[in-house]
Amino acid sequence: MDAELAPIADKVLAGQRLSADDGLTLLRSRDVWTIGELADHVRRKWHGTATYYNINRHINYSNICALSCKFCAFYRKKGDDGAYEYSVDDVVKQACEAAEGGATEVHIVGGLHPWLPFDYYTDMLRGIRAAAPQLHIKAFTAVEIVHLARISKRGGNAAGIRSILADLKDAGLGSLPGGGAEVFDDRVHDEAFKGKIRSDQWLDVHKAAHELGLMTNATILYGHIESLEDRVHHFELLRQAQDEAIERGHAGRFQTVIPLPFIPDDSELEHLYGPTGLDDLKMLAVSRLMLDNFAHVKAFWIMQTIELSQTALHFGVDDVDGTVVWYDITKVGGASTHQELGVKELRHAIVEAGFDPIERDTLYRHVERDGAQWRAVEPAAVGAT
Ligand code: V47
Repeated sequence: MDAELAPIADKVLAGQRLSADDGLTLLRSRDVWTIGELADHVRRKWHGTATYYNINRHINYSNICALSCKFCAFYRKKGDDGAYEYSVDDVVKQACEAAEGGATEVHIVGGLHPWLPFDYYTDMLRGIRAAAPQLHIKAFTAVEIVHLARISKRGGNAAGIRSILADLKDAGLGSLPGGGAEVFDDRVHDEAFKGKIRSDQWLDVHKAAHELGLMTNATILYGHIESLEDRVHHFELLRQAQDEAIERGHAGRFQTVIPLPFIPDDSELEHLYGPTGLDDLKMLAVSRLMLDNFAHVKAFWIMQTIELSQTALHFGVDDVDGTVVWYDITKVGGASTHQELGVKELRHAIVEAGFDPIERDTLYRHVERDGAQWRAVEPAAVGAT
């Protein structure tokens, strides 16, 4: 065992909060086994052997984006080869197909489209809610929310953000995904995603959502030009924002952290290696250890691959996202936009790793289903008639 990890292990076993220095020591250590064991200890305290997945569909409504982030291979400019935007009807149709196939959630995000009006987004939500009322709509990153505040001339300030979120919630928005956070650091921001909102605005959007009673997620995009100190700082800001939501008694809060490994292919940063599998495992484990007030750590199998996500269940992960079906933002190993895993494969991977697969809805209520029909039950009521 790496001797430097001994005092950290003592803290973890005693249930004490880790410091930024502890986070850095963990990320610098090559003792991935001890780090994994500690994260597994915490994960089992939260969830035992339960491992969550959901039946969902990711919908990327447009890849046209006003920004040009260097890590992103998804965005196009209007008129570029491959640029697309779905109509509201297209999106509603895809959501209906998902619901008919038994999905409990649609995850909808897109580029910062320069011309689509605010009504496009509210019509999309209202259309889905009318056509598939049971489907949970998790949509729009904090970056899109600020964009919508600007295009609807409400400004990117707190009042504008709050009023946009209230309107979207009224139209059917169920929760916010964790995207767009990247790395909370100004140097990295200016070098890799200049023009995007900074950390304070990303956090302000999530805080406003929590106040309005919306659950949200958080991501960190690692393995590009950020330092290990930047990663730890990101964890600290997330942990602090979650403390605030809890202390203030907001009905909304962060549910899940999703560490996203940078996939270099076809991006402006293609010359970089991106993180290795060992870095992936360490990041997932350190997320579990640092974010002691987040209930869930998700491995997004689309990016981490299902093989590594399965291994990650022993490194603090308790969630593997879902069936996904179509995904356009990243394509590992030359995958096409159609990226789907069946429930059987997801469950098999979880069982093989020694854990218990549990289908969840977006709010982590257990799902009982009969084919495409389903109902959500609070965990305590599972199996009860
Ligand atoms: O915001 C973009 C990232 C995010 C690349 O909330 C890249 O449940 C790696 O946020 N390599 C979108 N990552 C994905 C996302 C997400 C995924 C699954 C579940 C949830 C959730 C959220 O993907 C973007 C950006 O941070 N991204 N390009 C890339 N080349």
